[in-house]
Amino acid sequence: MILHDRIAEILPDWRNRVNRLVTEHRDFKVCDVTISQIYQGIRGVQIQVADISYVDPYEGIRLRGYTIPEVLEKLPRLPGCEFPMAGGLYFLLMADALPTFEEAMEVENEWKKHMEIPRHVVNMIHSMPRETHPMTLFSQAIMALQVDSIFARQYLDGLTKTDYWKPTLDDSIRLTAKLPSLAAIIYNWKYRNGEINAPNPDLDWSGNFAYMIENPNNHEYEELCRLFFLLHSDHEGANVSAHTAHLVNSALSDIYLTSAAAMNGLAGPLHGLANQECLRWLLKVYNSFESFPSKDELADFARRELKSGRVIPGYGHAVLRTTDPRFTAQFEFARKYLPDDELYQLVCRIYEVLPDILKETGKIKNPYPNVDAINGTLQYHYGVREFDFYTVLFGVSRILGITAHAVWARALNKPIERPKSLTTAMLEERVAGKPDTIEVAM
Ligand code: HAX
Repeated sequence: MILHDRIAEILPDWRNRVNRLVTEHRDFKVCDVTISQIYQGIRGVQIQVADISYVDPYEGIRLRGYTIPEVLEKLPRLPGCEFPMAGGLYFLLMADALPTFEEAMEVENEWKKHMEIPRHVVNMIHSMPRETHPMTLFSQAIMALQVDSIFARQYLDGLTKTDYWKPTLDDSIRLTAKLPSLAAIIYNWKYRNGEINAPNPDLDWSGNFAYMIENPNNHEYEELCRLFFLLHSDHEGANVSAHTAHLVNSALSDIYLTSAAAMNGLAGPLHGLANQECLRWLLKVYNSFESFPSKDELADFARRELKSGRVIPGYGHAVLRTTDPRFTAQFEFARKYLPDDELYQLVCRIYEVLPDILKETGKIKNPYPNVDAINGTLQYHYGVREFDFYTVLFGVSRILGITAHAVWARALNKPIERPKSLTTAMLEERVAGKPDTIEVAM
């Protein structure tokens, strides 16, 4: 497989770089952690190295060094398609190089071999109560696939440490191949006729999701899927889902255990679930006015929401300090494909009004929209109106990035993650001037 060769080729250089840092600069101080950082979610503490992507507060995400507009421009696409194939993106994340058309197709073709969902996984989904949240089903289904983990089997057989990354990559290819089918099975069972539609071999990974849920606007919705799955694929290494994945994977848990754990973090309302909350909020705004609201009406509405202590979903970010470029890319899509959609027009007007209102609070560090402020609007337009499903779509995409991090964590032999906790009394003693007596075994 092409990715094995590519990673094997560039790996020695990466290993040397890490070794040099660890041996020649071991006492270099990167960050003095304050009590406030400890108590506020370890905010801003630089605890991880993750080379797949990086979020700059003012520029947004770079995937392997490329901005979102660059990725959209440079990755290969199928003839007649506006947006790139996910296979090319996966190659970029894994192999740290822009793929040729043939290399992107090789990933797509490899995925096609592994798209089928085993019967026991379908039976498991079908045996669950219908009201189960689709993220729960998604996470359970990933766990149910774990029985086929190549890494888990080879590890028990005594696999050499330096080779851990190879079956991890094989597991990643097999799991990611199945994600559109898995999402479609969950969608069709929960909201449609329950049929399982076989993937279309003529379509790419992203387009196949649109095909398998039989979206009536197929071509445009396929394009939206290509854009959506690309934009949500990674957001550096320390957000809730990525960090969860890193931690779980550091125990040598395989790709399936790792990805399911990450999905459980993504399912939280302050993280991936925000996209379902966003659309709910947008419809609440829409339904609160008899006619399309003016800017003043929207401003008053937003102030009332904030005064009552509610969070406005889709705005704010722990790292970003500007409009999320992933929001902008979807905004451009909507401007082109659905300019007359009333919800899109409401998104535009909210974008004109809300940042100033959020700034008035004096405490919200980023008053601008994040990726979730529009993605539900696009899904809604194309008839995917089941809000609680939106986070599954996010998850399908995010596992591309998560598994790339996991493969590289094994390739670079990253150790089990084990920071240290201390007690409140210890902190109190230290701020009172008593010396630090904690012994840390290294
Ligand atoms: N509406 C109301 N209040 C907000 C807010 C918003 N959109 N964004 C931040 N705040 C509040 C915080 O709750 C916090 O209030 P307290 O001091 O009273 O606790 C204060 O402003 C400072 O917060 P911050 O430092 O600016 O932001 P945080 O890093 O603490 O939180 C969040 C970042 C994304 C969680 C936050 O902005 C938020 O809750 N936004 C709405 C939910 C959302 O859109 N989440 C999706 C984020 C993108 C993502 O991860 N997708 O997966």
